[in-house]
Amino acid sequence: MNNDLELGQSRLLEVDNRVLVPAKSHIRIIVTPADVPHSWAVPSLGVKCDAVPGRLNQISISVQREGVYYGQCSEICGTNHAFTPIVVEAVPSKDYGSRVSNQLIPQTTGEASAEMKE
Ligand SMILES: [Cu+2]
Repeated sequence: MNNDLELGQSRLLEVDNRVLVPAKSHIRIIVTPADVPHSWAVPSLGVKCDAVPGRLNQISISVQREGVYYGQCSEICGTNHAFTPIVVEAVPSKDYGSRVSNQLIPQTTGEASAEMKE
């Protein structure tokens, strides 16, 4: 929602979990939906792939520059699904492993630990 936006973030384009990829590597992406047909599109990477329930489609990308790439679902996929945002973040290959680990296992801060003790 709008209240969740931080300074500099784009309305209707931010996601909770970005797709992390290593930069300067060939990547194969397998696309399938969990609900209805979608179309996974990131124009700045030059990719658009239909996501069809019960099917696996694949696309290949090679992101040459580190950075953040925005896209949206480009299928009319249903009520409350319109403009589903997609964010792909290309990170240096040397940082990729630690970034994925941090995304899968969020690090707790000292503050959070203190709150839990109370
Ligand atoms: Cu969609």
